[in-house]
Amino acid sequence: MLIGVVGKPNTGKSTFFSATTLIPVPIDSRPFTTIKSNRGIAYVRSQCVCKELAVDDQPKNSLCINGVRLIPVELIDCAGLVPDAWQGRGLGNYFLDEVRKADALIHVVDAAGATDEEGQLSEPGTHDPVKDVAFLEREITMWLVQILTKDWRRIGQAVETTRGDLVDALYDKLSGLAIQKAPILEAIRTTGLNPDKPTEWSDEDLTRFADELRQNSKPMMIAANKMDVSTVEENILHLQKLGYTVVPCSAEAELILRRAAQNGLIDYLPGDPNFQIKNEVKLTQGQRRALAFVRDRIFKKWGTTGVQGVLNTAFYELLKMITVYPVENVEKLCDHNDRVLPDAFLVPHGTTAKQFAYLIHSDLGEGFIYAINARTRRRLGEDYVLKDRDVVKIVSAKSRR
Ligand SMILES: Nc1nc2c(ncn2[C@@H]2O[C@H](COP(=O)(O)OP(=O)(O)O)[C@@H](O)[C@H]2O)c(=O)[nH]1
Ligand SMILES: [Mg+2]
Repeated sequence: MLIGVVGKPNTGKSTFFSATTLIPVPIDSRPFTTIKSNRGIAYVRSQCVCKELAVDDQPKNSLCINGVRLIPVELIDCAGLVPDAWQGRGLGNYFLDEVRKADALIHVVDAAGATDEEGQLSEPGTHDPVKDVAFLEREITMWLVQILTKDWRRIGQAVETTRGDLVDALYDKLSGLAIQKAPILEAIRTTGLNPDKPTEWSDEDLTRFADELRQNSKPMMIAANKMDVSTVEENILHLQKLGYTVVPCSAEAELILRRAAQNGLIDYLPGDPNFQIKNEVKLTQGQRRALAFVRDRIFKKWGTTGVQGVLNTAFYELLKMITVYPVENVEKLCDHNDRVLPDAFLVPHGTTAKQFAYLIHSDLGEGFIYAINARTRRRLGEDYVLKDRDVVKIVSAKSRR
């Protein structure tokens, strides 16, 4: 699953991206580094099962710090969106090329209202961020309309003459856009358009369809950024009325904290409601001021910086993922190298035991016999639907080694 960080220029996307892809603890080089210039590994935070199961774990694919599991996920820092990007304006093509690959979108909005439509800096409170949401929706919808329009007649005629399936035809056409069949079907259903007569759809029908398709295939949430600025509260209330999940945050505060933690100046775990200064004397004037700012303007008022909340909301609510821990030995809760609770997998809600086996390795899936719930030692059949924080062993006729 890949999440795109989107929005107009200067809303704080790159700050958000830098903060979330920076590991706040000194760590040996594992597969946790930036992949490409604008792609990076961030972490969702969940309560690890190690404390509950009273074991010392040795994570491999993730981190566990004081009982908090940090599970790597992939983010793209998209180019800033400018009006009429869908017509190729500004970096429009780059922007849309990144949206194309994303499974969901975090829309970073300048909730302080301190940037105009095009992202030029202005006085806080002078711009209504609600407009930015409508603008981003329209750009993506128009881009989809443009793609669909290109050979709509040809597709429509082919479906009508061969009595083909419009969903299949569109799925093929949109194959590079990370769009599955379900959202296409859903968009046809909600618009009530006739899938057997696509050539009869009007331009307006096609736009309606594209708009539904966007909502179903690129689910979006709002990160109401710059919450450290005083003009933010009213705007957050307005944003909340749009029907999206809105999480207020301060990317800048999070970046300050993660840098300080990485440099060993403070103890801070992303998502924590506080931080501890390790050695007061080592701090420069500037660092002291920045940390005091975060304490007063963020923690006292909002509880956390909100940034980890944005990521967790994106994966656990928007994409409805759950965390599952595979083990090979249910007594010791370890893998074949005796590593205890080595992996935490993020999988879509609804994943069955057998599907999970396939996600680990195709051999495990093909040879699937049953799974075992490590907590209860009960056998689980192939159709068992996994629950959040399940710890399971897969018993398979085919070994993965
Ligand atoms: N007050 C405040 N400013 C922020 C915050 N996040 C980013 N900024 C500032 O907003 C400006 C644009 O940030 P940047 O991350 O480059 O935005 P991008 O163009 O969306 O990638 C910079 O001056 C940042 O320091 C925040 O949480 N609070
Ligand atoms: Mg940027």
